[in-house]
Amino acid sequence: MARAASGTEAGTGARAEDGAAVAGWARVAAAGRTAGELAGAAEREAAAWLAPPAPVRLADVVPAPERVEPDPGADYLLPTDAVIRVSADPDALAVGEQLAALLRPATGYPLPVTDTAGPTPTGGIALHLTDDADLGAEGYRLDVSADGVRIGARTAAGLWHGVQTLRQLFPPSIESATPVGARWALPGGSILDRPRYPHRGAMLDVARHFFTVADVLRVIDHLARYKLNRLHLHLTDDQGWRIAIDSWPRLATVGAASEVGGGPGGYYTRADYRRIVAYAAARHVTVVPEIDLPGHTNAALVAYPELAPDRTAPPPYTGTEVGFSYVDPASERTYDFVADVLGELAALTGGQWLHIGGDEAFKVPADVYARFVERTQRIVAGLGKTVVGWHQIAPAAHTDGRVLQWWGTSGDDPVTADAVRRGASVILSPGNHAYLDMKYAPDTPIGHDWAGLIDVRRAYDWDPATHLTGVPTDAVLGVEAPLWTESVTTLAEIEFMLLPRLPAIAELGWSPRSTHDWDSFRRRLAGHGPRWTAAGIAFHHAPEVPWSTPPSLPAPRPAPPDHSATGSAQA
Ligand code: TNX
Repeated sequence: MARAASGTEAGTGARAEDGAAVAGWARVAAAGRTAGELAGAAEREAAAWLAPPAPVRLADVVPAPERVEPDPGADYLLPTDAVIRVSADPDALAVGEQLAALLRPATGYPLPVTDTAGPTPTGGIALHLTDDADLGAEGYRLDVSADGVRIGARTAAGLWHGVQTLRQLFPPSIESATPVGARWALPGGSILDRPRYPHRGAMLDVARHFFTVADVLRVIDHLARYKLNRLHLHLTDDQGWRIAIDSWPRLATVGAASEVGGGPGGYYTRADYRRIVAYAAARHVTVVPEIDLPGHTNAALVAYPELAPDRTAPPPYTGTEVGFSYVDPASERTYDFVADVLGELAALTGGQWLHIGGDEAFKVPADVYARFVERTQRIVAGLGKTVVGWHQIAPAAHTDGRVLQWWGTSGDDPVTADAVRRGASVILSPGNHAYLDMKYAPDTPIGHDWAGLIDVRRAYDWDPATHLTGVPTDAVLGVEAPLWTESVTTLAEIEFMLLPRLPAIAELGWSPRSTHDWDSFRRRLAGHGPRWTAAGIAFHHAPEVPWSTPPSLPAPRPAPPDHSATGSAQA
């Protein structure tokens, strides 16, 4: 195909279509340059003339954007001296710096960030705050032309999501941590994009197995890539208490020292937790902390036997059963504990939500349970936060804004539907579609199967808007993919369970239903394998995704002759 991508430097970026390259040449000649400069410019024009199109298509983005209008004549080649120009606003400038930090390692370009953004692209990448009401709180518009890239949004969050799209439009080797000699070409055209739902989340269980701050930060990076905006941290369970609480210090010093299988456990100090919250906030992700109550509390009872119904410390628990433990709902001390813990957590947490768990309190009678939940809901409201709970809290009385996280496996749940009629909103985490601790296939080495096997298609093929009978569309806040970690022990295992299913849930949360198409999704998803590989991210090579190595990746070098006895062939 006789089509070239673009000019090779900002300012000389003539499109090499038919007469366009000649026109570019004429512009250069007219500028009164030396013979050497003219020869150099001619060489670049010739290169542009012969250049292949950008290897990624504008429509290849995950989650699928609302509207994509490719312009194959308008590919853009990032020049070595590109500048990132940003509206003069601290949050927008922070996004500009983050974009530069994403692009510098692989390109090796300096990519300076300045705050002199003009209204039209004149080379390089421009990030603009605009007052375009259509874009909403998180939407953006992205335009790639032969002259440069422009992202417009009403908020820094919108610019951030636009940057995630832009990142996916570069060749996969943009994910490399070291310079790669690639052509950094972007496909021309425009994208207009807005999320379908305000809540797009993932949950990480750091209680069954403890994960370091560094692991959590990396998970936040994975969320942000796919435009998820909530990280729900399951901070406490029978096997361990993972957050330091000043007023109840033994929760951490005693309650954290165990995990499934008997490992050492661990906990986040207040400084650790603040670091997680700040790192997430800088990526436009809000942390939703969960203290699971009144059940799933064995670790708290080990630390403070006064909370146990029989005032006796149970042994630390390292198994995987559920439903046996609970704090005493008849003791006033329990409510001091709840108020102190939630009070400290509210002060540490920037976001609006506190998750109170509420699942599987099998030993607490239904009426006692409902009164406990109601009192805990009032404590949360008194802290100025919005309460979230697993859908088991549905029978309790309504309180302003309360949110139920539904994790059932059949779409028929009259108790949840009734709570919605009384005012609750719902986050959908159907166990048989969104539970990322389920195995992909019978031979998946880790994970559960109580909710069935969840391959990528099963994670993708459902509709949050119609999934729950009797729950109207406007009561659905969004989706969330929980990762329980009874069998997950390392970061690589977290990534193996998240990828490639997390992008499926992300697309359900972000993309308009009109874009929903399995064949399109799995083809777009396939392009992400090389990105994850370039970034050193583990993933499951799900057989239903047509993984490929795009031609833009450098061919692997032939291995040197192997003279060792064992002959490891690892790359
Ligand atoms: C159910 S889902 C649980 C968790 C387990 C999970 C394992 C929910 C609210 N409770 O305690 O870890 O199943 O899949």
